[in-house]
Amino acid sequence: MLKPIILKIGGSVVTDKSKPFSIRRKIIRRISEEVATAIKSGCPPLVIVHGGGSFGHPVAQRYGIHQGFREKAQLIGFVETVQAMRRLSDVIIENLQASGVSALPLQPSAITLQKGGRISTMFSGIIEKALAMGVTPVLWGDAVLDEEKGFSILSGDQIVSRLSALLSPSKIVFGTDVDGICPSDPKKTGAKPFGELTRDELERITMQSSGSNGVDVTGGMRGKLQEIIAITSVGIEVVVMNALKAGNVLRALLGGKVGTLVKP
Ligand code: IP8
Repeated sequence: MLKPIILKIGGSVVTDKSKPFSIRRKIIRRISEEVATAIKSGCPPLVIVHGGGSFGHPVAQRYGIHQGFREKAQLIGFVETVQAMRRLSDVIIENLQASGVSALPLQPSAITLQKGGRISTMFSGIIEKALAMGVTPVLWGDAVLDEEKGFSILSGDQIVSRLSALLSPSKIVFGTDVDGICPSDPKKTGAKPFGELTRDELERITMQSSGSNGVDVTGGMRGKLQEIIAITSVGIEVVVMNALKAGNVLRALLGGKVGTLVKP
């Protein structure tokens, strides 16, 4: 079997993060069609992971799910966070299926346990079997049970890191709401993205970005950079691009030049 590609679609792409429970339906429809076209054009098997955006985050925040279990009143918030993410992923999966993609929902909280906010167990055999069958597993950031904290948040980016180690994908594509990895926050400065970076260069940028007067790296992308460094350390290339722009997802999946390419 061809090595898979992991496509992460950010929560800021599929939802409007400034308004709770606001889905970007047109964007989701367009991305689904691009994914379907890429598959028809012979792109490798895909695993899709999406973020929480204005679904998971506000509910988790309201009940302090990210802080772990403190009181019984949080339990309803834990299950409501899981349910909010199911509602978002239902829309994404229905659009993918309507475009002809055999998208299989794999609810992360049903196949994963965490310990201290990091994955301790994931029943991943099902992902490998799905890929071998030619279906496209879809996972998402979720609230999950945690051996130490009772429950915790599992981010889509952590799922991507875990799956990179497990599936040895040929490439990871991060679809975000900015044009790539930039020398400063493009939303504030209009900075243009780097075309290509080595892992060492990315490490330098990330280190500088943590200093108070240092270079700032694209809005909302700092945590992601650490995961990208980890992924490229095991020899996998990563593309970071703007999934809000028509054609970019298709181009990235078919190996065209788009956004920033981080080479291992
Ligand atoms: O948006 C977070 O996933 P992310 C999921 O990938 C929840 O960080 C439930 C907040």
